[in-house]
Amino acid sequence: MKKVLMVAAIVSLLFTGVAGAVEETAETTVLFDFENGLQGWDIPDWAYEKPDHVQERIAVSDKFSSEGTNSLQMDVSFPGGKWTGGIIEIMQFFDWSDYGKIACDIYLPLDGPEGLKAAMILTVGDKWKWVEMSRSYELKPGEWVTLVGDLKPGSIDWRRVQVDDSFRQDIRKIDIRVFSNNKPAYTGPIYIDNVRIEK
Ligand SMILES: [Ca+2]
Repeated sequence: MKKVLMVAAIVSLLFTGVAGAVEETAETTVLFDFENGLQGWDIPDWAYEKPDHVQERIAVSDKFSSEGTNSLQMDVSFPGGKWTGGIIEIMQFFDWSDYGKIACDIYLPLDGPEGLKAAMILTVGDKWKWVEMSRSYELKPGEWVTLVGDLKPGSIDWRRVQVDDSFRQDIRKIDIRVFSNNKPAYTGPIYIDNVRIEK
């Protein structure tokens, strides 16, 4: 009896393992990997005009990556002592009906400060509603940090919006913002990679 149970357990473990491996590739779609260019990402025009936005330029870099060999490098110059942000965006129509999450990875070099934060922002629907994440993620010097937002109906990951079925069907822009809330000063690069949706 014991033996039969053990075999059953091993078989079910094997089965789960194989199913898991298959799912992992089928369940994630990489939207932007920056392997062959910026793929339409840019600094929005308005951000150049706002004194509290301090991103300077973006480019493809092969210095750090969380996927493949390249990432998007955003150079920022946070003076510290006041709120400042650096922002990049892509304008494109997306229907993510089949997906439950959006994610991206952000890397702050080892000589960067503690305390910088990051969040994603979506522009949603025919009113072009600007929808920020309800939480921000703290960047860690020398580490990749993954930002994840739940897209499913009832999600509480987005500010001032009731996430229903239509939310993920009509996404018009993705923005990624890194910011210094009063304290940390930092002038240098920040790397972004592997913008993806997951089932
Ligand atoms: Ca990449």
